[in-house]
Amino acid sequence: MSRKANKKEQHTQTQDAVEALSGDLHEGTIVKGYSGFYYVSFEGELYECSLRGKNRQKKVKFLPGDKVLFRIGEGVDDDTRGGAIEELLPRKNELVRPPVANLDQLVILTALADPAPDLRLIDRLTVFAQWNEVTPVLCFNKADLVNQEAQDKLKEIYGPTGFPMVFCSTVTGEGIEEVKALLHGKFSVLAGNSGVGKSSLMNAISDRWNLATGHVSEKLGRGRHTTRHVELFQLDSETLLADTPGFSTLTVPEDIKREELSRLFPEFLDRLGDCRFATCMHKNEPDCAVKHALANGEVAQSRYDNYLAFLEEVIQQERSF
Ligand SMILES: Nc1nc2c(ncn2[C@@H]2O[C@H](COP(=O)(O)OP(=O)(O)OP(=O)(O)O)[C@@H](O)[C@H]2O)c(=O)[nH]1
Ligand SMILES: [Mg+2]
Ligand SMILES: [Zn+2]
Repeated sequence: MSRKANKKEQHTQTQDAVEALSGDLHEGTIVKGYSGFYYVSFEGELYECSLRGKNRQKKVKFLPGDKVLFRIGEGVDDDTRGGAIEELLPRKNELVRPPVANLDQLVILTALADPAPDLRLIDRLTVFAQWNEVTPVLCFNKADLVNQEAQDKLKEIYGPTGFPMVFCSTVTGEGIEEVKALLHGKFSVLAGNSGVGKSSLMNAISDRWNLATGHVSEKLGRGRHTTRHVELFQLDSETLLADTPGFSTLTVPEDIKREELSRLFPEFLDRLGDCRFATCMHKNEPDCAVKHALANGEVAQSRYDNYLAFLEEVIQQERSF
């Protein structure tokens, strides 16, 4: 290390020591990282925080959703409060894409029409969510465009999974309160194909977005956002939501093994012990309890077909290692 760098390091350490003396530690949540700063939400306010020296040195990577201990510092300007992040708290989970931590739910938004539901994508996302210990929530939008029959068909397919399910329309407002209730107190990511109504849904519930977050978005030029930045929005102090693109090219998780896949289909779970072979992949084996359930209409054909498609992908991935 050069003398100059050393000096700089000393200076930083002294500064840190001074900072450490002032102010209490608070537990906040990172809602966004942006050009070296992290925006920490705490009791309904947002703080523009720098990292303390030791965190910079350790090259700790902080993610939106991370819980941190921080100290409130001087104001950055008239309407921005400053702070310093002291410590990263343990994570419940961590996703690579989108890069977030401590996610509770993946809200899979699907349009009932225009575009038509993509059941393969829904099932792929439910596998992805459960593999990461995140609850999938099925949200069907544009209910104004279809009749009851179309909704009933989806209830029949997904009822047996036990996943939380809601039907809504951002045009008529139907089901929007139910969506809010599902989001309440949780950190959710919104996923779904282009045109299903992700932005419309955000807007339908946005009259209660935390103003501080809106302020930062404005300041950073939200219109110029690229998909590389994940930003969390706050419905209230405990409710976080992120609208993030980049799910459409998703493949089956790489580290998943073929015998683990069926456990990610909840309606298969109770039956797995009843297959004749303990190693049953529920494909061509005789006396398969999953195929029995399929024949009885207790497992939907589309769910079973998608299971087989993913099984094929998992086997291909196993071979390529
Ligand atoms: N009929 C009807 N149209 C809707 C509804 N919700 C959204 N739309 C329309 O669907 C189109 C797409 O909605 P967006 O909210 O932009 O969809 P998005 O998921 O954000 O799309 P991307 O940003 O491209 O990923 C718009 O023309 C909306 O007006 C709904 O509940 N009913
Ligand atoms: Mg959008
Ligand atoms: Zn079987």
